[in-house]
Amino acid sequence: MIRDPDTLAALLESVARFVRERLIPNEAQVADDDAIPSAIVGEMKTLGLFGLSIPVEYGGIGLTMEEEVRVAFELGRTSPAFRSLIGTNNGIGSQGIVLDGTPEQKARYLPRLASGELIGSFALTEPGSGSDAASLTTSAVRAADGAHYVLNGTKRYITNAPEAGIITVMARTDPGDRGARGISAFIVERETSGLSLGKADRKMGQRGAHTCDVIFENCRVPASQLIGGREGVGFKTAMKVLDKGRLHIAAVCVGAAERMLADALAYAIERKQFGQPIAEFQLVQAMLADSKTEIYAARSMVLDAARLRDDGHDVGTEAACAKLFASEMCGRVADRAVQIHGGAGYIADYAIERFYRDVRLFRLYEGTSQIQQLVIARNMIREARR
Ligand code: COS
Repeated sequence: MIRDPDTLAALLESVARFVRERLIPNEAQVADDDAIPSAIVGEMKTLGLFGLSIPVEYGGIGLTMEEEVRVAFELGRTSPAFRSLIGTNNGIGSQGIVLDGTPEQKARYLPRLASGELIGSFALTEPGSGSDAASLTTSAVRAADGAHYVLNGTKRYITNAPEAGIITVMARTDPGDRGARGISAFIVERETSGLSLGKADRKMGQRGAHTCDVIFENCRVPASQLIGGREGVGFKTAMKVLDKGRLHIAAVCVGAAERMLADALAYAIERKQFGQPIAEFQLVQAMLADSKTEIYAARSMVLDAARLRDDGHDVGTEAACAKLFASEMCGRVADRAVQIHGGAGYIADYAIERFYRDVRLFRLYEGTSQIQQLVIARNMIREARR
């Protein structure tokens, strides 16, 4: 749902210009340094990029889902590390509070998340619980004083945890319920004693975006930090957050695929073999055409699902379909783009070598492709039985 086409067009144009003039020229440096320059982080704050999806009354831009995915198409066109830094504040690191937080929790945290003063992170995955998220074992035991919960356990691969000021943590408040209903969600401030971070993970790609373990050892969290003030609904909060996050990631996949295809097309037009540009060869043309078609399909899916969500529909199935198709499509486009580049595609001087590694993550995080398939099929079966 686009509310004001002119304002949105201006925002999209300023994001596109920022990507073109500031982010793309710095991509290689960010990968080399494994860090985003503070000047660029400052410009991201000024543009309002940390608060795209946070409601206006809390200092954000309050974009609708359709507006947000259109911005994500633009951000996808550069190194995913940049998007990752603002990604959690707009997605998994803030939406638990936006969707289910108490008015006090919203007032306390959302304005600082929207401005980028605070980085938000989301801790669901554990060493023994990834796809089977409901089996998590991090415990949150209500202390005798009633005013605190005591958290123990380890969370793994937590995006932006090294930068985070607050972390939405899913923990088991009911040890008698080993499934989803025993889980509650907490907002844990970084400085809480008993919370520590593991060493930064060394990843295949997306250098400049950071993940690490988050460890809780008798970490005393005030009871007021329980999201929504209710125990036992934390898993549902996490699933709702992921439904939205999956649509956002699908949109980023579209942008990344567009960028990789643009690079491959430019290379195919410039590179000559057998006396002519390789773009003239039909086997190369087939790769270009298949990529264009699949990107168009993914873009259309993402926009359709976003509009449905804006219209108030439950888009659990559609978000999973979009994430599944767009991330797999992105992988195929990355592979073809390397192929079109030939030997050059394997050399780090070309952005495609980095993108090929960076986009591999899209098929894994916020639910693997297999989890999306499972969600889609289960929803179909449930619907049919109704
Ligand atoms: N929105 C709201 N509620 C949801 C929901 C959604 N999208 N999906 C599930 N729920 C609810 C269910 O309705 C159920 O509630 P009730 O017990 O009241 O009926 C509860 O949550 C448990 O759901 P379910 O039985 O489907 O849970 P399962 O353990 O069988 O598995 C999957 C659910 C596999 C889909 C879930 O664990 C998952 O998404 N795993 C992947 C996790 C992931 O994406 N990790 C990435 C890390 S974050 S970067």
